Amino acid sequence: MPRVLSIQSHVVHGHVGNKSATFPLQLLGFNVDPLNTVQFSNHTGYPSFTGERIDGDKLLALVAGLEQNGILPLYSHLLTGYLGRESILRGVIQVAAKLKSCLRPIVFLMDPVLGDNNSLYVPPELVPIYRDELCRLADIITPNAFEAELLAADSDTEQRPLKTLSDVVDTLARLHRLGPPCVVITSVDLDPASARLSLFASHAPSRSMFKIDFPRLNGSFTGTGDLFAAVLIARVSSASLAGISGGIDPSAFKSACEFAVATMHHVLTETIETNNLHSNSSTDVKSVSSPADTKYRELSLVESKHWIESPTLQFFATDF
Ligand code: PLP
Ligand code: PXL
Repeated sequence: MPRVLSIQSHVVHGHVGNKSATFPLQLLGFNVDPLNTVQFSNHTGYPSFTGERIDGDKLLALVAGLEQNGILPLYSHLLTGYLGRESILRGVIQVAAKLKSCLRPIVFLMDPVLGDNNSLYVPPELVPIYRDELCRLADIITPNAFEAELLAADSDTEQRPLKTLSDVVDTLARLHRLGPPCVVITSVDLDPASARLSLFASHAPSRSMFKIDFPRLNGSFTGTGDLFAAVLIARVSSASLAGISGGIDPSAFKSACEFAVATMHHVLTETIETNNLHSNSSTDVKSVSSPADTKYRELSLVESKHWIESPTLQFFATDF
């Protein structure tokens, strides 16, 4: 039975971080041990939020408890999302190294949560730590386009633009040089006039690169990257029947990306439908802000249970 240590945010209300990852991972057959880097009332895109963050010492104290009780060797997977502060990154580096030294082979999916749409939501000092230290330990990374531009840059103050297919090829190669054998850039917009976005992925051991086009949906969503990473790690494992000791199999990786894109499309479509149905409800959180504002729309995860378990594959990988 796979068991994942998932180090991400917790929110009381809504679906980001561990609240976006735990339920899908469980549905897909994983035991999940969530370690919460923050506990906030709601995600930070709302007009306000309350709550607390832990620091690296608290994270390491929790991991020490797991170690004392012989729990660390039970993990087959490590998943990390929003970490937010330097001491937590330093703690995660120690935890990843510790898990990698256990006898059981472990898959580490590191989602480098730095920002989106050209704006950082973590302190800029974290970028070189992700680039030079965390990427080196990861088996799979899942940056969005902005995060890929930052991590592939030559210096900390630069971005390496992703505007053409040759930029994508160059960026994927640069990201591999940081360490991870599997890289997925989750959504790239090479043609703003197109109704489609593309996922680009690369598997270094087999020197294969592929893309998956999927429809651009109206509106903004929060927690999508967290959900994508959770579904990807679960699907990579269930497609790798031979186990993970020989590394991640290229066809399992490709198939997992197709499953993850299909699931995302279903969940976002369900989210739009559920919100349209309930848009007049007086108890809806939108009533405390602007009723037309979709910024506070949460992913309809529970309503999407069936789609997470059994998505219909509609968007397929093509090599390039
Ligand atoms: N929407 C769909 C349909 C996807 O497949 C993905 C990831 O592949 C995303 C959204 C995630 O986009 P982002 O990482 O920019 O949140
Ligand atoms: O989905 C990324 C994320 C993670 N954690 C917290 C957030 C967000 C996005 O807003 O607020 C606390």
